[in-house]
Amino acid sequence: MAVERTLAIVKPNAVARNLTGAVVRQIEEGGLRVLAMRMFRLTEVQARAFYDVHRARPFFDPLVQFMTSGPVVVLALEGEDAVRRWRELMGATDPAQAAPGTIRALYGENVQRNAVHGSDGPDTAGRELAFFFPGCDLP
Ligand code: 3AN
Repeated sequence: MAVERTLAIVKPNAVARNLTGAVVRQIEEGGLRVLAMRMFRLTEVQARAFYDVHRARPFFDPLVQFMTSGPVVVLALEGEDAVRRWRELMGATDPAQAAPGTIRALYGENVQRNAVHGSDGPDTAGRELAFFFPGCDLP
């Protein structure tokens, strides 16, 4: 199995609830390695650019508002099959549909405030990592 990198975000609702450590613990216990980690508040410009693929969706403006409502923690993760593995640890987009024990089942409040983000494929992961971590930041 190939070693991959992927992007994770602890969203504002989870950071506000002091769940960053719990999420990082799940990442590490799930066999993934944290390569880099930053806490900051997204600007509206950054949030709109990051979620550009969803710009025509009815949830886009509220999503941008939510993602800029407080600090996020953005992580670069590495491990075998990391993209799929991180999505498995996160659980389904809607916490109500997420498998028991997954991060979204444990800490998600609803489909928007679903605690964490993860890249949905290797190509997206490459783009999303480049968005938040200029190459020289990563070991
Ligand atoms: P995922 O984060 O599981 O890859 P996407 O890419 O379909 O899901 O959606 C991106 C983000 O948009 C979600 N994490 C969630 O915060 C928000 N979102 C997705 N679908 C909805 C929806 N139906 N209503 C409100 N927010 C949504």
